[in-house]
Amino acid sequence: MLRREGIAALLERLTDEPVIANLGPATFDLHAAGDRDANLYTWGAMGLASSIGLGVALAAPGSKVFVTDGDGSLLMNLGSLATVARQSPPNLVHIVWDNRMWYETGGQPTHTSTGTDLAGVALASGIRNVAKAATLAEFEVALDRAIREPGPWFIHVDVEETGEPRARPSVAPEENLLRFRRTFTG
Ligand SMILES: Cc1ncc(C[n+]2csc(CCOP(=O)(O)OP(=O)(O)O)c2C)c(N)n1
Ligand SMILES: [Mg+2]
Repeated sequence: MLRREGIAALLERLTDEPVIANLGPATFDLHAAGDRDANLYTWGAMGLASSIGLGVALAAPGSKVFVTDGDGSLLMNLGSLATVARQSPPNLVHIVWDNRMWYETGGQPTHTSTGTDLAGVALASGIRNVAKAATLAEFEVALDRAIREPGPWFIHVDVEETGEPRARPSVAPEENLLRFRRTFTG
């Protein structure tokens, strides 16, 4: 499946819930699927989407909070999974699009291409709700459970790349952050 299909399925199900996107394709595909105040595009903050999402989930306990991450980025911040497990915010849904490469910088193969199992790491870190998806239908089943049932959730998704060109978000990072904050602080 494609990341953009998964992101479209996610946005179809949301109203004003926060979505924190990894830099690169996760950000570009989220912006293309629907720019919204509750989207946070993390630009250069590689690896930090899940840490930012954890903070937002703790600060906004009344809303589900979604992180759309990349395999290469999460590999830079694996400790975040243990911290998520320790804090266990029931409202956090951490989705990882695993294309087995650092696509944004040229497609160099990541550790998942040689067997590192991110869902296994999440489970061993103590995150109780871990799902794996390789098709859009499987992803939608996992996502619907994660929306319905308390988490934290970790959803690992195998995705393919097509090489299609992607547009950058038009909103400046500073404005993005301000409007994102306003969606849950008023
Ligand atoms: C600290 C840091 N190191 C390296 C980069 C360069 N960089 C930007 S995107 C990216 C690849 C991200 O890989 P992944 O999270 O798997 O996302 P994908 O591009 O595959 O969607 C890299 C290495 C960066 N922005 N910050
Ligand atoms: Mg990747």
